[in-house]
Amino acid sequence: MRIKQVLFIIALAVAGYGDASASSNVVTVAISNFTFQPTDLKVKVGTTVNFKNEDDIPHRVAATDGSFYSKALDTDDVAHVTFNKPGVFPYFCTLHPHMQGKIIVTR
Ligand SMILES: [Cu+2]
Repeated sequence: MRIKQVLFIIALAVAGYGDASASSNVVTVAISNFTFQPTDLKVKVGTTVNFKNEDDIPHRVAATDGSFYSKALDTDDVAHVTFNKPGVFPYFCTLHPHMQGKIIVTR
């Protein structure tokens, strides 16, 4: 039996240097039909991005530079990643490497 709605936290290598005053916005990237939606997402420092798998098969999100990664996400699973540092963070699905996106983090 699959356990739905399993939430988990990812330890972040990109953490650090965050402003104490940074907002705590939360934005969702839907993983749907083998794409990340939106593919390119701009957020402010301190934003948490929830990657939610809306497909019927598993996906696994990983930063190209290895700074964050998730376990295999089953349907409706969510991976939470907080971006505390400005920069561009490309990522992909390790199970389907053609699936790619990027998070652009600005102050
Ligand atoms: Cu995938």
